[in-house]
Amino acid sequence: MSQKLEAFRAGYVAIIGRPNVGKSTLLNSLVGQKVSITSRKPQTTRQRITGILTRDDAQLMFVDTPGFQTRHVSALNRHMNRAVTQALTDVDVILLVIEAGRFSAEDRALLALLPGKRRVLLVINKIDRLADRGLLLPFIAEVAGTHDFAEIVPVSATKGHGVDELARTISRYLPEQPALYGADEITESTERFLAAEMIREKLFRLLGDELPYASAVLIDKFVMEGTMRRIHASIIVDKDAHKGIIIGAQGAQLKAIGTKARLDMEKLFGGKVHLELWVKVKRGWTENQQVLKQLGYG
Ligand SMILES: Nc1nc2c(ncn2[C@@H]2O[C@H](COP(=O)(O)OP(=O)(O)OP(=O)(O)O)[C@@H](O)[C@H]2O)c(=O)[nH]1
Ligand SMILES: [Mg+2]
Repeated sequence: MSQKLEAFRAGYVAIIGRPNVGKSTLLNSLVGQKVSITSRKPQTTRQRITGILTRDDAQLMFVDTPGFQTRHVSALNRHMNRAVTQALTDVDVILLVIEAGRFSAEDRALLALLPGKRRVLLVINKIDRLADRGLLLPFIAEVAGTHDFAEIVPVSATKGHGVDELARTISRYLPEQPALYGADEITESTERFLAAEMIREKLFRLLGDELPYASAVLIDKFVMEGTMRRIHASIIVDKDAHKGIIIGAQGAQLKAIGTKARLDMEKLFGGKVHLELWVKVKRGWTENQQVLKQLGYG
């Protein structure tokens, strides 16, 4: 028996890409829990989110980032872009996520911004959406010609295809060192932050197009009562009219948001949650540094 013992590897992996390519869905699929919120609308993620995957031979600390934007310029958007560039500074490996069949000018622009020294693994996501699987190989050949990618890995984050293979591939690029987190830890985010995010996700999923971008969530109270978490949160909006839409007829919309968010929290925290929600108007909050700071976007 002369089996070579592989050393344990651990390191940080940034997940970047333009809005809506499936970065957060991929993170959740890698970690096996919803630590980062997702929606079909772009710009769902607003700040750096971590997810930890511990395997037999490696520990991968993922850093999910907001979709990098080239068009909008509010203070909130600037904060989001900063979160992307900061995430790139301390990582061992970068995952650039793109959509199968589409390598756009925005993808290329983002690629050009990446620090030259870091290894970049290209992840081609949403392969389940390709009408013809035969299109994948020519697409891989096309993108391979544009940059010296360390690896090119096709996946479907929603179906889980290729995700385990991706984790194994990334592990090979991490430095040899012991695990930095316990095997049961899945994120660096606090429960307080995760609670606010679960509520924000419902705003993205249940409301029309404009509203989620003009809203944010503030946790006013988070206390343990025995094994139950009692959480009070405010949804911050920009206009009086938005308040009415979020509350809905007889409070039905707000109730739906609260119920769905609570169920997610109970699953993630593994205990009962009592959630109370309010809606508050703060005009111009996306440009207000004080409010942005209070929300953790400062
Ligand atoms: N068909 C398909 N849809 C996917 C896949 N991965 C993600 N999606 C969908 O793509 C949409 C965007 O997913 P997110 O994970 O929120 O994307 P993101 O890149 O984190 O977006 P931002 O945070 O807004 O930049 C959601 O509707 C996902 O369900 C996939 O593998 N296949
Ligand atoms: Mg995201």
